[in-house]
Amino acid sequence: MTIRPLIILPDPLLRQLSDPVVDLDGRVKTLIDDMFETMYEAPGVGLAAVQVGVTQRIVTMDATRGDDEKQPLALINPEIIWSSDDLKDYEEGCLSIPDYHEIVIRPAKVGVRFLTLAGKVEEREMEGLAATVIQHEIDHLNGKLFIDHLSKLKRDRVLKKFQKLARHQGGV
Ligand code: GNR
Ligand code: NI
Repeated sequence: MTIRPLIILPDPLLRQLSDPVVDLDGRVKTLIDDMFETMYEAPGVGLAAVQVGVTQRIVTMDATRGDDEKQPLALINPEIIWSSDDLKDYEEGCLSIPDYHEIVIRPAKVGVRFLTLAGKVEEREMEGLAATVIQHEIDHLNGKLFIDHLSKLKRDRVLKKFQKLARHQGGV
């Protein structure tokens, strides 16, 4: 297993639409293993493949907290099949937007359909942190970031800060 480097804002890769996975081969298995290692090491509660530079529809997550037993979940081609009318606000962060947190309002519960690495279709109802995280991750697969849910003023402020940071690190 390998920790892969994280793609950070304003990398344009984060704005790309990820492609559905067609073959559940060894490369997908290795990618998922590396994503778990990268996510746990960060540490993060979720990770989309695009965040390690692979534009495929793959998500890893583990919404357990603290000393609870780990519950790693890998989702291939995940889809939200329903969302609750009741909403929940949650302070979100993103490994691709380090050290920035803001409240985002999203449906409190969602139904998710996905493929397992074994190629089995699974459906799960998610609530609490897991519901927020899977919506955040599926946004990544569609080139969307949690800052897109904020006001233009807040979003532009964050973008500007990260553009400036990138320049100072020897970018353009
Ligand atoms: O580690 C993460 N924590 C988090 C907290 C609230 C809402 C969403 C998240 S996902 C984030 C990791 C990440 O950037 N995943 O894409
Ligand atoms: Ni994120």
